[in-house]
Amino acid sequence: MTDYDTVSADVEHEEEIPKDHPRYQDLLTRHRIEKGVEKGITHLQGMHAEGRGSAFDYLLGEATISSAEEAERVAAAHLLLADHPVLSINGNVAALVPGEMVELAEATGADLEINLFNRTPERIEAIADHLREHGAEDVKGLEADARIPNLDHQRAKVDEDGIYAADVVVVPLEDGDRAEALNEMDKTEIVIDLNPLSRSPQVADVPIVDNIIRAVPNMTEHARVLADEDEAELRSIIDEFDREAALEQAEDRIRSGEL
Ligand code: PTJ
Repeated sequence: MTDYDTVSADVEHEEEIPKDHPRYQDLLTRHRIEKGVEKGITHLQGMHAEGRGSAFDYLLGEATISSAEEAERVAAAHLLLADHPVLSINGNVAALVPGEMVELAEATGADLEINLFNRTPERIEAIADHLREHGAEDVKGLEADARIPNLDHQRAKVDEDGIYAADVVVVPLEDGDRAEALNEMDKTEIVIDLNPLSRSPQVADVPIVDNIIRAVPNMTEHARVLADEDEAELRSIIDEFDREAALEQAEDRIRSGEL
């Protein structure tokens, strides 16, 4: 039997967390956020965001529910059909799934763009370096030579040849008005957020109510499977998706506690 009391709260390397621990994913997530803060990637507020997400994930059974799995497939279809897909990266995303985001970008031909609420040159540089260490060749968001209209905070700062010009944008882990503003720019929005009532999934074309740690590898796998499908097939996958039903299923699961 594993003595879980030996899992220290401040493990140095994530390999020290036993994979058979009943709360493995939660420990891993917390560990990555903690390291992200230490490296100057994740803002302290990112810890609050993580705590919120963790509570919703607990109520979802820390598993990908069927509506999220479907949304992840639909998201992959959108990304494959897009002319200019972009994956938005904040401090939590960079800490939790840097290599996984690089793989998703490669599988779908998407760009990676850093976009921060608490934007500082130091954090932008640290996140860009971190993504490059995980295999990213081109990282956008450093120029910030365009602005999302009707948004008066740092998240409005985007690259003209990145999010500004994108037709499909993946927006993970932010509850905010940027999602609404991007919607007004007529972009197709894919949101990853464990809280189905958060504003971002509420306005998303494709709300994915799942932990980003599970969602991104799933999206990549779907993209690889769908890569050879023709446009008509990808369109029919998208057309069959019911965003309201996906949000409802997630909320029902959380409220009912039926796992
Ligand atoms: O790095 P910055 O400066 O851009 O700041 C980023 C944070 C995350 C601090 C900022 O965007 C923020 O404060 O976000 P919120 O308003 O707390 O929203 C984060 C949302 O992500 C919440 O609805 C959480 O439930 C959700 N969330 C947190 N962790 C995860 C998650 N969703 C999916 N997977 C997670 N691991």
